[in-house]
Amino acid sequence: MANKVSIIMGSDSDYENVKPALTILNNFDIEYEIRVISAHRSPEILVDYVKNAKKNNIKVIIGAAGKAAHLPGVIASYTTLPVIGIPIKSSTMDGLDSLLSIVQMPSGIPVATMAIDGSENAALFALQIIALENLELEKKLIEYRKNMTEKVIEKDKKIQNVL
Ligand code: RP5
Repeated sequence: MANKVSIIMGSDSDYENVKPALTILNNFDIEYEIRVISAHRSPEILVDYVKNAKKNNIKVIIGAAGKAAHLPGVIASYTTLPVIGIPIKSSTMDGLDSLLSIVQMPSGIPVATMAIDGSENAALFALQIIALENLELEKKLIEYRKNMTEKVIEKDKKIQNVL
């Protein structure tokens, strides 16, 4: 069975902001599960899912949530798998509430917190963790970075022509 990434969203309203993560995982051909499970509204389902994650071959869990975003912290409290948090911009506070809720974990239970709506980086970070034991994936990540560098060089050349 292939190693998988799990993405848990607090609500289906988070989906649009999470989509860039799915694009990355699809592009790198890595299997994932995506679920809507709320830390507040369906806590028992969450605990059950997280407790079984390891035996279901999940290697990393991404938790995406907005407002008082306890989801990634609660996920992390039930597993030793690495947990990545995406603070979702879903309220009148522009996501700052979500960011602080996720990033300010008390000592003992870490959550690797991304930027507000930082779904792409969440997926890339998950891939980097899986790549620790997957040489082919590591090579793809190196290639991905090379492409980024080439794009910057191209942009630099273009701007020289404008000036
Ligand atoms: C959080 O509350 C969710 O992650 C979402 O970002 C926010 C709003 O949820 P809905 O009211 O749209 O279901 O739990």
